[in-house]
Amino acid sequence: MKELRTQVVIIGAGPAGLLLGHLLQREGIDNIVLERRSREYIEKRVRAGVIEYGIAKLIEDAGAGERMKREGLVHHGVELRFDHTSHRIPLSELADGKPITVYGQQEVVKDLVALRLDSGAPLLFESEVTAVEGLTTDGPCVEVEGVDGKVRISCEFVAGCDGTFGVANKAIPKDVVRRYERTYPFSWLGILAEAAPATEELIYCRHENGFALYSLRSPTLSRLYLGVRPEETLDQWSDERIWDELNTRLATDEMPEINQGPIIERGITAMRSIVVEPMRFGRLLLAGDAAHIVPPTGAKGMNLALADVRELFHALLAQLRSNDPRLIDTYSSTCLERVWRAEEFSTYMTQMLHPNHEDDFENGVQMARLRQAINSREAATVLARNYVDLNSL
Ligand code: FAS
Ligand code: PHB
Repeated sequence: MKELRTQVVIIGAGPAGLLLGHLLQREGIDNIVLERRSREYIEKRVRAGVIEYGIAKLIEDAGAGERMKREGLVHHGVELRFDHTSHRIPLSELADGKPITVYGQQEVVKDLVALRLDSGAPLLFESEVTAVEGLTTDGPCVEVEGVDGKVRISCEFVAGCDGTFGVANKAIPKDVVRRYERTYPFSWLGILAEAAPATEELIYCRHENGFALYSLRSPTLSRLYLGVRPEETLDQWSDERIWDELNTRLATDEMPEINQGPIIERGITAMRSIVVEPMRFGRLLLAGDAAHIVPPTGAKGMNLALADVRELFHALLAQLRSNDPRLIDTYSSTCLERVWRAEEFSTYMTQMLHPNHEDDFENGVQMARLRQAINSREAATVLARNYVDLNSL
């Protein structure tokens, strides 16, 4: 078997793994990014769309934000829509003037892949990590099934950026790892459509039929979601049924119909919350979805992942450059405090915007929460600060 050596092995080329690899490489810390999928696959995967103020700054400071600044949409508010009426939350006004940036996750991935390949640093596609060993020694290693066969890579640290179904979080012994999980009684059907958005800002909508979200990617690309039953599949949702249901849920007197167009991407995503503790075991450190999942109602998924990377980068730099283990020793507790805050906000947004078809008491409580968010400046301020910049709070 071929043998390689580096300082940090990074499992996964999602936003977390790619940003970490780039930040370490810029500081001269050798690392190898391993991705089981192809470049084309990861650059086509449509996922998150909202970038928090502090995370947009992190991407820019990393030198990966040029196209995001040029093409990203800067927004200063969102709408909460219920009872067929819209209520604007003036995000920037309530959050020290800070905006959000609407820019697709796959665009962030493309920008980071391009930077990585330009740097010449190793980013190995179609290379699946099949084993992680020696985590409690000072010489951990990973086994990789790549296009050229098996490779064994020894290193000083392993960064598990391989998502919730990867190998990294499974490498933490069962008597050490704690997994907290909640699955919601609905999923999100998401579409990307070649249709000019009929709204300038995102609309989060609670309708008696279910949740709807009107987002966008550009002046000609709309991104829309419907809350559906968890057992539903794409073949039960024709284009006509999707547009009819979106119109039903989002319609107001001012906007009786939304703009339609060819649907170029569609998918159904289960709604779940997961937290894996601890986020560090020996020489393994987890970042991003490998350690946590949030329901996307709060637009926190990618933002949380990149906030972990900001912490992990500084911890690895201190250890590998100055032999100072303090940030690595506190990495898990520092991240988990922010992770649970993001879980709380995502739960608040999810419960408030998805009607509960089995519990009218819950619906009463959630409607009260919604009305407080639009009538109380204090409640709206908490929502705005969490939505715009939770990872900097
Ligand atoms: P990622 O999952 O992005 O990346 C992990 C990478 O590791 C993947 O490329 C995978 O192929 C690779 N990998 C896994 N196992 C490996 C192995 N053994 N060896 C090598 N590579 C391996 N968040 C939002 O905020 N808004 C949304 O609308 C939203 N929609 C989503 C829709 C879907 C279908 C999913 C799954 C997630 C969505 N998210 C959303 C959350 C999403 O944006 C994540 O938070 C974000 O991708 C996290 O980034 P990473 O931690 O880098 O993990
Ligand atoms: C998106 O544009 O894909 C998006 C926006 C806000 C969310 C989730 C997804 O809460």
